[in-house]
Amino acid sequence: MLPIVEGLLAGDRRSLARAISIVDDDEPESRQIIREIFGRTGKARTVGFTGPGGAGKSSLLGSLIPHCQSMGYKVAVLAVDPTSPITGGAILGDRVRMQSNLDDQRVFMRSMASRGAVGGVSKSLRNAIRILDAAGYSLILVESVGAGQLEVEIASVVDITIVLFTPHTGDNVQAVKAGLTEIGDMYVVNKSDLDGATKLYSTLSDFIGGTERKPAVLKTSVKTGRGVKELAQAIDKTLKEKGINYKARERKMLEDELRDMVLSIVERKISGMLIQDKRYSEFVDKLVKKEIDPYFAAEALASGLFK
Ligand SMILES: Nc1nc2c(ncn2[C@@H]2O[C@H](COP(=O)(O)OP(=O)(O)O)[C@@H](O)[C@H]2O)c(=O)[nH]1
Ligand SMILES: [Mg+2]
Repeated sequence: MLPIVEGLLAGDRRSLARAISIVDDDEPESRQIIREIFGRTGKARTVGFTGPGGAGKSSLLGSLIPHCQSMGYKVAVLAVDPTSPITGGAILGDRVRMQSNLDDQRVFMRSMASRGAVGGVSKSLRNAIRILDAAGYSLILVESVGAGQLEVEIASVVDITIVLFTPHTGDNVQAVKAGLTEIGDMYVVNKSDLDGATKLYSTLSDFIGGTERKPAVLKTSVKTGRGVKELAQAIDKTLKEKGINYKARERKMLEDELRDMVLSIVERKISGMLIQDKRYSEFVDKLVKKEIDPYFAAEALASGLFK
């Protein structure tokens, strides 16, 4: 067994942090780490938190964690920020906000840059979750700093997704309509201590309540603490609901992951073959001279590769 795996299984936080960096950067050692821990995974529950920057995700996580801990969860936090070249300032600030009321030794926090290509985030995240799971963390909270496709990608890797809004992040109703209604299992209006929260809450309730899945809409304020315990209870209840069939869900996730991995291996191989195929540049020459058309060229080249 790799020393780093021995370390993380024994509760060594440095090994844990290092192992997550290794899978995040997709270093060669990733494979062996995952191979060695894979049999110990599948127990942790995961919750994604998404929403506009400044909505209070980090702050809310910070005040949520003690409630989750008192329910018996061993909590870890992963912050996904592919926009940051080196995991820098923003996350450090988050860390301070989150940890202001936390016992550092009981919660593990890590930010991930996920510098990979499309699909890189889900790959890194799946493996980081596995490492934490094997290390004995039973609840993994994932904060994502991003928008659009990234949110969808993260939602496909976690058990439940919580979407945050606040009265002070621009055109909320537009944001609500711009797709985030698809991915949320729960919606939260944070900063309920501010003006406009009640209005936003009712707009959101009307809009979300009208959808088929009818996810819960809650109000929280990190500032006053109102609604935070209720949110922790709602998360716990949703995770424990018999409605979520984790075995089937895990199977579906593994199916997707395997497909992604096979496709990326095949793509790499085929790209290599194409570059070596001298007909490739010959066809490009003919295209330039308009002797053949792109459809013809692509089909002829592709069928040549599979002979
Ligand atoms: N008034 C008020 N401010 C809050 C609340 N929650 C967070 N904030 C503030 O909102 C700002 C952004 O919070 P942060 O957690 O970094 O948001 P994130 O970008 O979504 O992670 C910070 O200045 C927080 O102190 C809240 O419930 N009420
Ligand atoms: Mg944050």
